[in-house]
Amino acid sequence: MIRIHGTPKSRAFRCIWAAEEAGQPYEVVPTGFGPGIKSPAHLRVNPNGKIPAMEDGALVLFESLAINLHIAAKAGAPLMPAGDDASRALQWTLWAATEAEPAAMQWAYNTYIRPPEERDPGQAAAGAAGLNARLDVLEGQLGANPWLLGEAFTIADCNLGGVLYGAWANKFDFGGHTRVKAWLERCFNRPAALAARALRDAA
Ligand SMILES: N[C@@H](CCC(=O)N[C@@H](CS)C(=O)NCC(=O)O)C(=O)O
Repeated sequence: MIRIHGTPKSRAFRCIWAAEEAGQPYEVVPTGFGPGIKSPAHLRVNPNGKIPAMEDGALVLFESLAINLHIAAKAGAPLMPAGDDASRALQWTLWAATEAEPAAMQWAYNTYIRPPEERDPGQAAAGAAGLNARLDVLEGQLGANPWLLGEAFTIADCNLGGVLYGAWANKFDFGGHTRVKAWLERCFNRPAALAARALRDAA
């Protein structure tokens, strides 16, 4: 059984969503943001002292999007497609981590994560500008397709959608990117995403 370490309010949310999409049995070890994250027991599964981490039998992984690739591979197609689409799913996963997430987090820290007195409006604006530049790329990729790689929902949607969830839930203005906005609505209203969102809201 897959064991996902991390409160659903953290990036563990993405992994819970992926496990739901994969139809894989899983349990959540609800490690929160407290001192437990640096405890020897948690460092055993994530030596970075961060959440999430995952155990699947003898396999122990950290990095939320790598965990999701593993979960999707267990399910196979369509969640983890074969052939060239597997490479495209990896491309969008790395793009999510290296292009979209830094800009989204710059905006997030300076709009809703840090206490109000520590937020920098200039940094928030820079994050929004950076994210909008990436959303221009995403808008073009989506085109007329419902999902990132075409007709089927894949782990690429789950990984990029997971990275953008905080912005979406905290009212980032996606208005200039109508296809992205509609795609995010589709993503987060899937039954698997709704199940993960319910766990997050209850945590
Ligand atoms: N790139 C990592 C980031 C993990 C991360 O920063 N997690 C946050 C929670 S969402 C955390 O553990 N923060 C606590 C800390 O940095 O001490 C991933 O995607 O898993």
